[in-house]
Amino acid sequence: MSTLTTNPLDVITLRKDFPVLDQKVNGQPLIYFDNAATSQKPVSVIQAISDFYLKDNSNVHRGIHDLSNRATTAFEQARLKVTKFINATSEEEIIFTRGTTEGINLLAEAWGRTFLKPGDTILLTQMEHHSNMVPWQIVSQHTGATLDYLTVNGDEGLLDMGELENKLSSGKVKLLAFTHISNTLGTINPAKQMCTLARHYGAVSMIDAAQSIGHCPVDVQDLDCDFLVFSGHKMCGPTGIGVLWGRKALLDSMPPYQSGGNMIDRVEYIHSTYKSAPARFEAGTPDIAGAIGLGAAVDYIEAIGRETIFTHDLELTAYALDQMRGIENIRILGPAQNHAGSICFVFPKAHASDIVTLADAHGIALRGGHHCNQALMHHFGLEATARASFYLYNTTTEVDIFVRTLKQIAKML
Ligand code: 7TS
Repeated sequence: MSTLTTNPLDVITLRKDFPVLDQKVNGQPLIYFDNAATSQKPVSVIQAISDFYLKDNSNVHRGIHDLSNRATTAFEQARLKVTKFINATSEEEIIFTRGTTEGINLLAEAWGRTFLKPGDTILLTQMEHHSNMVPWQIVSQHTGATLDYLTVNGDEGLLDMGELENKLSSGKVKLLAFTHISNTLGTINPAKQMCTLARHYGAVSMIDAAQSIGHCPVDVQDLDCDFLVFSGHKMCGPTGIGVLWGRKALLDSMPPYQSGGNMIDRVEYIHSTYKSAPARFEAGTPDIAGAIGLGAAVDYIEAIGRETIFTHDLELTAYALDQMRGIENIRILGPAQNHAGSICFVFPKAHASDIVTLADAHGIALRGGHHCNQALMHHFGLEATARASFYLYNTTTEVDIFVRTLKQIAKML
């Protein structure tokens, strides 16, 4: 088996933490390369969720009986774990959401509709996932603010910091919202530089960390951002839980997003007052087991270390790219260097879904389509691509099988 040179990750051992990987699909050992869509879950996460339901299940923040206290403690411990995981200054800045999409919708509704007005600009990039475009389109329709985009340059898909500074210096940009790592291009954006520039020109910044949170160090203080959103399910956690982090003063300046139980201070028949963050933005019974599962995912990733995972991802991707470039007629999107673990590719004569179906027959799980980046696909003159995306449990042996299979597929086209 080929080995990666500097990677200290013991992949063979840690794969045992993910029983789902140990199965055959279409008669072949499963190769799971659809991690940008969702990651697999280690036993410790599954166990934490099941332990909660087996032993402690109760609602949070409302009972004083023992089970309710246990549930509340476990739920709030998960919030603390997330606080440390992203180096937030206070657990009051951590709002549990359903995921990245809900975090951005919350921000668009509560912050965008309150603070944006005609003449303001919402600055995004051309590589945003639909969930960081459509909510801002709706906000722009409601507020009269204008949408603008930073250009994605060439097949390498890099942003130009000169263009960013140029747009920011107009003084009109009130929000810069961008993805840390592209789910399609594998571009790693210079997030800290972008947020610092935004701050310098008086714009609020929001980082979509869906693809970075479980893959590389994410430190909100170091990144200098104002808001950051992510999903639990892309970082070994369960679906249905995610986080919006925001600076406390900004959060407390925003009106509620949803309303009902738990978020109120005092309710009269005509008028109510609200709690401050995070409760203000967590109306109703939350996904308690999901938050506890997310806390277990944080523990799992912290025990390995995100620097280690990042090195593994980058090396495995470079290893894959090196071999894929030798395949006849293949077009690969994304940076030549520093390419994060998501590789989109096309063959001129084949539809992406055919590639994915043929790979599936070999037990390889890829994704085909526009990857919720339809406008970006059109920017590249494409409708769809196939995509292989890696995570900490993927191996060079799997990449070798994948490349061998792609070569066979290429011959059939
Ligand atoms: N932002 C980015 C950069 C993403 O990659 C995704 C999901 C989202 C936001 C939305 O996350 P959700 O958890 O709220 O759905 N990306 C993908 C993908 O690339 N394939 O399936 C989902």
